[in-house]
Amino acid sequence: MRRIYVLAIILISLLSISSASIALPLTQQPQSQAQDYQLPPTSYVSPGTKPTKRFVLELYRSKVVIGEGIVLDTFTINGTVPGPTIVVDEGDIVEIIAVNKDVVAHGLSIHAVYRASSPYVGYVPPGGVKSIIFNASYPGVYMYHCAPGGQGIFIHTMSGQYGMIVVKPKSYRYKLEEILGRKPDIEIYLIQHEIYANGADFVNSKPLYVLFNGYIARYLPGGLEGPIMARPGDYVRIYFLNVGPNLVSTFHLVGIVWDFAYYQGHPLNAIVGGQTVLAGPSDSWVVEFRVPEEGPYSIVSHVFSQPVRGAIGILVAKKDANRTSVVDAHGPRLPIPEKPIRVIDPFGLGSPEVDTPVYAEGVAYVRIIANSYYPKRLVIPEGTTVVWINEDIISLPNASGELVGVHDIVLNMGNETIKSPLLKHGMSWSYTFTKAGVYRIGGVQLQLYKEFIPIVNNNSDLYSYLCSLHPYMVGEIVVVPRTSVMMQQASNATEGANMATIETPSIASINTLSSLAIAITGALLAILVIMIVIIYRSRSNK
Ligand SMILES: [Cu+2]
Repeated sequence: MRRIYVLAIILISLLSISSASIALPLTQQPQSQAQDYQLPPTSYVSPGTKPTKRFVLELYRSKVVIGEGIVLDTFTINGTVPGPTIVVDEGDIVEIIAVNKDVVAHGLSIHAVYRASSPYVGYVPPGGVKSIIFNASYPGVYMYHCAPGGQGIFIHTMSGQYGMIVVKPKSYRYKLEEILGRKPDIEIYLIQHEIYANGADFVNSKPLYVLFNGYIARYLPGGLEGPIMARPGDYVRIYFLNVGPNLVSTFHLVGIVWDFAYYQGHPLNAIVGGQTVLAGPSDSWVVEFRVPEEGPYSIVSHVFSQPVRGAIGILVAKKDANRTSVVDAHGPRLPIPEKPIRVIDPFGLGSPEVDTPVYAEGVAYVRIIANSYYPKRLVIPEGTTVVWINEDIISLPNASGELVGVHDIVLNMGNETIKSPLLKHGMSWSYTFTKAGVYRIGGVQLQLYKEFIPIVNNNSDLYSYLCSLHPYMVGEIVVVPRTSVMMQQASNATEGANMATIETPSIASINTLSSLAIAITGALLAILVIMIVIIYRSRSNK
């Protein structure tokens, strides 16, 4: 009885200690903030609500310039990568109209929208127009991107259909604005994003470029626009969005400690001080600081593989600088050079040094991954079997086109067209190229292939193919006559004999090695037999 009494006292005292330790932080919390906080409405508006602001986003394929002489041929929004920057105020009733000016389906996912948006703009058929009206109820920095549904959401976003939407706060102010009692002198809208050459690189997170606002080193001296100009004492606010779609960024300005950083751009999510902000794909921040003195302030992702791929800029402060008061995040709109240095097409055929021809004999494999063939350019000797394997996962029933990763191969054989069945995930289809001289290669294409695979000659054939569900997916196969391959091998054998002994063991050295091995094995066997005989004799002697 006495034990129960003691136990009860211990239990009660323990409970009171734990409740006190829980209660303490609660009472110490700034109660006013929690009590003052007004939970905003969602973005839902009743049917028939009239918008106060309206934006049109046109979805179509286009060429954009992402560096000097570097052209990206891809899906865009309003013809740029990134698409337009949309800026609204908290509480605005916004209408976004999606206009599909393409031959394939597109759509929109707008992260500032706190309502079921996909029934409105999630799938816009070719030539279609759809719209969504929403209350921009939550301040912040958001991503929007193409979203036709299913597989197309990832593929179109990877290809460049994205942009930034900023909802500027009204209910609360950013802290530095409150402290300084004025609006920023400079507002920078900055998107970090990746450019991929093909679907395989996309799923393996191997971007060709990592950019700020659509252009390689856009804000470096001598770059497209040059440094962002400021004056000492300026109040700078950056709306930073890492679109990704794969890599994590650590955004940093050399020579700056943030006065405040606001996660997702909401003024209540304030962090004091700091050198970087960590942003995964679609993460965003508002960062604010004062320009301390004259001088350069580099703008980078501190994941240093990213600035070397293009995500770098600079802010330069000078006393009487002509201020860059606003930097817009949309990609530049530049004339397409007549002779580009390089063309990147994530799904079709880019420049040969981007989509390099690959030589294979016997059986050659082409993987279909993230709506592109890999390798896109293949060179084979006559008689080679090419196997296409669909590595795409999403094979939804009763879905087609942009919704699925189901593909086929429509092979243009000169006079005839050969079509594979539809391939779901993991399925393959093969074709053996035996007919020589059907569709001769020539001109620019012959030069292109010869440069990488010298065996290609004007007796070779060029075949192109595409996917009937996603006609922007394009690949090529060059078939070299068997006689040319044999002649090349014969000349290799005479001219390159010395090379062969360096790089791979020659037949002679293999023979020497194998006879040495036989001799050693034989000697070991002989020793073993002698030992067995000795043991046997010594035992029988006993
Ligand atoms: Cu799209």
